[in-house]
Amino acid sequence: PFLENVVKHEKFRNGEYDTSFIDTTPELFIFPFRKDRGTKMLSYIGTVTVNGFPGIEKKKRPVFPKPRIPNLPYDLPYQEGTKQILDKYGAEGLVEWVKSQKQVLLTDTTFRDAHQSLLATRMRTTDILHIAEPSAKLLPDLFSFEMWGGATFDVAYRFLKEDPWDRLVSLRRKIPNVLFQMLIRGANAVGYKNYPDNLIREFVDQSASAGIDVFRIFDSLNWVKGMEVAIDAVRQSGKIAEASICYTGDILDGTRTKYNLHYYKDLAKELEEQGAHILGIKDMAGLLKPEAAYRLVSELKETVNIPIHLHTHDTSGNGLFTYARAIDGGVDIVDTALGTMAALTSQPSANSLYYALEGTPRKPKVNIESLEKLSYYWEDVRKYYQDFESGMISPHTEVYQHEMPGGQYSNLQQQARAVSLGERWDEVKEMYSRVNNMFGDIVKVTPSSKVVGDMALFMVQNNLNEEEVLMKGHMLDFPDSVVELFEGFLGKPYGGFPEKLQKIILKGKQPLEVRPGELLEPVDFEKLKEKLYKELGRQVTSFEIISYALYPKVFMEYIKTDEQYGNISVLDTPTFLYGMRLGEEIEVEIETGKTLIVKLVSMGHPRADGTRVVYFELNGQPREVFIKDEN
Ligand code: 3PY
Ligand code: ZN
Repeated sequence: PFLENVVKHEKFRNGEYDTSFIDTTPELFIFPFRKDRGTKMLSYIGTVTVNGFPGIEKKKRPVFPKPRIPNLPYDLPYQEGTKQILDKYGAEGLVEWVKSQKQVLLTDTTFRDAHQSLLATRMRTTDILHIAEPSAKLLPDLFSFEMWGGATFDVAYRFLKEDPWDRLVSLRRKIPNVLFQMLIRGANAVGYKNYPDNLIREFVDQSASAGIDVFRIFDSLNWVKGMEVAIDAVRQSGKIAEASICYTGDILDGTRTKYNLHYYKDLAKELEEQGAHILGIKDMAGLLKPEAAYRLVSELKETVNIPIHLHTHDTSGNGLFTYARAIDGGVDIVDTALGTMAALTSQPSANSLYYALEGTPRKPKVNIESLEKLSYYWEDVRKYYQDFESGMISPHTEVYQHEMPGGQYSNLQQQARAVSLGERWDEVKEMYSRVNNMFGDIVKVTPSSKVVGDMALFMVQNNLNEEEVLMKGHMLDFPDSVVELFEGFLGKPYGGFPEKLQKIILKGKQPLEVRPGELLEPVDFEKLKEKLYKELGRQVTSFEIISYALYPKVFMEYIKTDEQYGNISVLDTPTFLYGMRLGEEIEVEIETGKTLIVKLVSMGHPRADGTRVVYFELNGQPREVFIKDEN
C-alpha cells in the first residue's frame, strides 16, 4: 500500500518530487482500510437486510419460485440470424433482406423497453444474462433484441449499481446470432440533455464496437438537426441507422392539426435524405390508433424507400389492433415483448401477435412454443421486481388524454412518490396534459417528456395552475430542466415555444439560435482519462471515460459504491433487493468457477452508536459486519 500511495500521489505523478518527498508527505503513510471481496459483499447484504433497498418499502425477503429456464439440449447450436446477414452483407444488404421478407419481422423488447415501461427500468443484468442463451437459440428468426439504451444506461449506474457496458458485452457473448438494438436520444445520447458532438460520436463508436448493431435514433422534439450527428456517426460505424419519427397527437382528429399526415411525411422524407437505413415510427405513448396506423404506414410506404419499423405501447389496450392495421399497411418490422412482459405500458405481446396473424401471409416466422417457454421465465423473474410495478392492472385509455410515454409512466410515478406526491398521482397525470398545452403541444418523449413531468410535479407540489404560473412566474423558481428546455438546450419544437411563457421562464435570458452541439465545448477525452486516473488510482477504460463524460456525478457515485461493496451485480436479485432471512444460505458466483456460500446466522440489537452486528458464515467461517441501522 505504501508504494501504491507513492505512485498515486499527485506530486509523484507530476514529477514534482525530490529526495525529501517521503519525509514531507505524511499522507503516504495513511493506508486505506481494505476489506476483502467477501467482507464487502457481506456489508452490502447486511445493509440491505437491516435497512432495506432505497425506494422500496422495507420488508422481509419474500419467497420466490425458482425461475423456469427452458431446458435445451446442451449441444443445441446457435442458428445463424440477422447478425450474420449484417456482418456478411453490410447495412445495405441487411436492408435489402428486410425488404424481401413477406412475413412481418419482430423485435423483442423484453430486455429494454418492456421493463423500462413496466418495472421502472430496474431489471438487472444477471436476470437477463440467465435467459440470454436460451433466447438466442429459441428465437433465431427475430429481427433484433432491443436490449440497451434509453433509460437503462443511467438506471444501471444509479439504482442497480452495475455497469451498463458489462451488460452489453456479456450479452453479446451469449447472443451471437441476432441483431442488438439500442435506443439513442439523438444529441442527448442516453442522457437528458444535449452533449457535445464529439461525445455523441465517441459514444456511438464505442457502443458499435461493444456490440450494438441497430441504433434507433430519435429527437425528443422531432428536430432533425438534433439527430444529424448521431445518424452520421452510425453510418460511419457501418451499423444500421434507424432514424425515427416520434408520433404524437392524432392524425384522425380534424381539430388537432399540428401533427398531421403531411407533417409526418415531410419528416420521414427528411430522415431518409439524412441517411436513415430504416425509418422508425416511435409511438412512445401508444397514441397511434389502428386506423391512423394504417393510414400513416401506407402513406409513408409511398413516401420513402426504406423499411419501416413500428414501435408502440399497449397502454390503451389497442396495441395489437394497431399492429394488425399497420401490417395491412405494409409495415416491415414491429416491436413486441414476450407475453409475460408485454401489454399495458409495455409493448404488445409477441405471443398474441403470433396467433392474431395466423392464417395470414404475414404471420411472423417464430416458434410459438419458444415464446411460451421464455415467457414462463419472465413470469417468475418479474415477481422479484413487484415493488417497482406501477399498479396499473388494466388498459388505460386515458393515455389518449395525458399522452404520457409508456417508459415514463412507472418512472414518473416513482419520482412522484419520492416527493410525497404518490397520493396525488391522478392530479399529476392531469397536470401533465395541461403542461403540454401550456408548452404549445410538444412532442413528449425523453427528455422533453421529463421536462413536462418535472413541471407537472412542480405545479402540483406548489398548488399552481396555468394562470398563476403566468401571473406569478417572475417570482417562481422553475425547475432547471424547464428553464433549459425554453432556452433551447433540447433543440427547437415544431412551431416554436409560446412566447409569453418563454419570456416568463427565461427571466431575461436569451434563447439559443443554433444547435446546442455547435456551442458546447468538445470533450477532451485525454484530459478526462488523466483526471480519472488520478481520482481512481488506476487505468480506466474508454467505456468508463464516456460514462463519466455523460454522467460525472452518477458515475462517481457508482464507483464509490463499487469500492465500498465490490461488484454486487453478481448477487441474485432477491438478495440484492431484500437481503437475507435469518438462517438462510445463498450461493454467489463472484467470478466464473469461484462461488461463495453465505449464511445469515443472526443479527444483534442496535447498539449505543446506532450500529448492529450482523453475523454471517462465509464458506463455513464465521464473519461479522457492523451495519448502521438507519431505521
Ligand atoms: C427513452 O428515451 O428512454 C424512451 O424509452 C423513450 O420512449
Ligand atoms: Zn417505447
